[in-house]
Amino acid sequence: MTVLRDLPKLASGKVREIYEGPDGTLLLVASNRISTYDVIHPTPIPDKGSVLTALSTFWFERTAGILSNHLLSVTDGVPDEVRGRAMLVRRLEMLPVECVVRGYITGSGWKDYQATGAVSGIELPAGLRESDRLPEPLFTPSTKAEVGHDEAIDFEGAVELIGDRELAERVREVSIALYQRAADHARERGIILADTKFELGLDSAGALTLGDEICTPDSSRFWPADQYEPGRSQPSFDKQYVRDWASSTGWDRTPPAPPIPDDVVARTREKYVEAYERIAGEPFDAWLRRTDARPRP
Ligand code: Q0Z
Repeated sequence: MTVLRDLPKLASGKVREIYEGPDGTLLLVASNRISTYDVIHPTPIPDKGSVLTALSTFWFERTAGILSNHLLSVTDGVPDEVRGRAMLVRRLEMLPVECVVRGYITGSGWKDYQATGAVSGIELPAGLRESDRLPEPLFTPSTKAEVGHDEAIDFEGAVELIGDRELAERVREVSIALYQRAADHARERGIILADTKFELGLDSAGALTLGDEICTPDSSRFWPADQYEPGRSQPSFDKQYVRDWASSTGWDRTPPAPPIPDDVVARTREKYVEAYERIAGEPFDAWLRRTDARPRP
């Protein structure tokens, strides 16, 4: 558990924290914690926080032409003890919707399709199988629940929450464009980005801006392309070893989650690093050196 003694902590999620940075900025810190079935394990995955920060940084740089983003720096103003797994960002006024984009039909989208033939109010062709690629990526927003799970809404629900139809239309358009860009890139490198969730906000000048993390395994489903087979649920690129091991223990998925054995930790760390190296096309070490991250015990 990170304690950045000098900085006021503003919020903590299950696997990350936000601190107040200099001059009204925010410091987003990704931890090495991992969850399966929504429960955090007591065992950290070394370098997971750095891989997620490295991936977000890669995507922010690659998508800046679609939409500006909140990233300021991964070095200047980032305390030594979190270098590599933290970013200094501009503070935004976040929109009250989660901008989910789905390129494949899985998870709650698959449930909704089976029950109604539609997802987020969008009618889909009959006969889709679990994990099928969709005819085109869908914007399927959800509410931001303070506690518990976000609730799926249709586009009209997003218009109401955002309070401005033209802004909501732009949010939908850029969300789909961001997903398309990232999914095309990942697919060329053997990873299917099945779906993802963006958080958008308005900067101090009122400009629509991409915030939070982008297309990480924590905000998206990453599937190994070479194992893709519609008609069933897909293995997770990053968490499959933990899930398989957790299931094999007979753990009933209620808290507390069991500690993860060393070999499962090591193999899972390797998958996170592999995801970064495939997508960014550089050794993960290059990221650690670029951010001047220091090895820690
Ligand atoms: C992000 C979150 C958590 C990490 C608020 N640029 C921004 N401006 C204003 N607010 C946010 C951001 Cl990124 C913001 N979150 C989600 C929660 C750790 C990120 F505990 N919440």
